[in-house]
Amino acid sequence: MADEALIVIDMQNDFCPGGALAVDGGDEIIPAVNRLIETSPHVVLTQDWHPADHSSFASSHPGRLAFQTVTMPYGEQTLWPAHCVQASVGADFHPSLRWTSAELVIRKGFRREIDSYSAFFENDHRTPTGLAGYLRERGISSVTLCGLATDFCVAFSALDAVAQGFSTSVVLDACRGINLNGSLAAMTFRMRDAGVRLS
Ligand code: VGL
Ligand code: ZN
Repeated sequence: MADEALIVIDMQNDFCPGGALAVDGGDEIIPAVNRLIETSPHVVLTQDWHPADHSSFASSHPGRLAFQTVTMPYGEQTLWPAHCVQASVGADFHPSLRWTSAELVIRKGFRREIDSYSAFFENDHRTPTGLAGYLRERGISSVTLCGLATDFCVAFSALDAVAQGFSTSVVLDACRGINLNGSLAAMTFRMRDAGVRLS
């Protein structure tokens, strides 16, 4: 239906095998994602887009390692290996992703001081990306999400989508997770509990 949009989360080289923050099997979902793109009336992509000295990178915190947690002014933040650096090949969409029909690309994580997992809000859960307003203004009331990673950017996007009043589905077969300290089970529970349809 015309009031539905597909939101494809972070299908970028760095999240696929061989990339800087590779998600296991990240590239295996590309055929499923491409099928969803082909059958969706509106397609939005997100693109993780960090400056080289981004504060979510372990390299910006001397003495800290990737996958450790630090406290930032906006709350807890997992540290990551440097990834999706602006204009790098790692930040490009995977070459097999058929993104031509996408109507909007939302870039996120472009401010050095704050990370952004969700397509809707930065990690302070207050600073909007503009996506909710864009969707509403275009009469879209229902969103389907897929992409990487299930337990971070897909999950936080889905939780914000329901909180913003969108009817929200996640196609789990077209997602892959990082699963850090049980995050996949925890975020799957939170999504279901919040009213996200999981299929
Ligand atoms: C993501 C960690 C850091 C994601 C992005 O796309 O899930 N995860 N940046
Ligand atoms: Zn990132």
